[in-house]
Amino acid sequence: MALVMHSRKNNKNTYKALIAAEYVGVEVKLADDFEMGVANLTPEFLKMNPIGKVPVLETPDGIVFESNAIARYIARLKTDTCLFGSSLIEYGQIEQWIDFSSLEIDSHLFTWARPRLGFGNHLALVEEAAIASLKRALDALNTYLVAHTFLVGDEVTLADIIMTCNLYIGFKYIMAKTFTSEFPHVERYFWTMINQPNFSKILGEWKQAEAVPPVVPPKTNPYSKGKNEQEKVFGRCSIQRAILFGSVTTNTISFVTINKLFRGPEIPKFVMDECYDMELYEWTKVDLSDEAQKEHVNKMIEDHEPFEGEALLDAKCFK
Ligand SMILES: N[C@@H](CCC(=O)N[C@@H](CS)C(=O)NCC(=O)O)C(=O)O
Repeated sequence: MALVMHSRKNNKNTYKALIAAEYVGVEVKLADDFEMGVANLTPEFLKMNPIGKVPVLETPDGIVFESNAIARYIARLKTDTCLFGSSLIEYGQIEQWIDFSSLEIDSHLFTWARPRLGFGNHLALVEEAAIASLKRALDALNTYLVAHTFLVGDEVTLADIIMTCNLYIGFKYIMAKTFTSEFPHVERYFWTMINQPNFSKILGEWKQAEAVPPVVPPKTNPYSKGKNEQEKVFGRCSIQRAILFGSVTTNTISFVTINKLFRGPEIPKFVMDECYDMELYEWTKVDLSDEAQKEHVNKMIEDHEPFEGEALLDAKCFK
């Protein structure tokens, strides 16, 4: 049985394994008609990887998930390649750079890029911290690469494959030339790797980002269709939730009603600035001398069933 990868092809985590397979000379077949958000939610898929994420590799001997583990597995399929170096110390250093690229580069890049690609809320302070940590890592990598062509030894190893796939997302989507030119040795290293035939065969034609993309409102996560609507709504509103009273109710025909009540005379400016969707709601100042409004507010805070004459399926009240 051939090795079968369950994933979309254009996924940097899948590329790690596909590039390693080119070096090792093994065939990895992509699962037919894999549709993200559908195939990865089936019971069969969840049996292979209970978290429902891709990539997953099906081998004749069993399943491997987690992209670094899959790439390691493929790299070990042939012992006569240098993907793991040629000594114990080289092996240790390859593992060191794999961890560095995952934990010091990929995680910060991902935090920076997510809200700008429509996959998460944008929080200015979080972004600032992610960029600072990313720059610190790139600076260290840049210093190392002053005197090195490859991360370990004199040939491409698995560390270069994983580092390059992680940097690729940054170069492609968010790190424009104005950003990367601060790290000239990283740039030289990255383009050297990208132009290796085994890399370019898998990555194909693409261009470096021209600018940092603007923040876009998060799309609902296309991969978590089953997720409760309330969770999605409140996932988007964590800042608001921290300083307001509110309730979310789901009635019998599955409409979601959101009631939010801010303390104080007005909505704080930083909430308006940080929460992109604040202006999509209608905000009305409560007039406490109006008995009807007072009762409405009391109802929001005190109970959730029934509300405004509707029977509820579910309700949450945050105070
Ligand atoms: N640590 C995992 C991360 C995998 C991952 O985040 N995969 C994304 C696509 S790149 C996914 O399957 N997302 C679906 C989801 O979050 O439900 C790995 O390296 O394999």
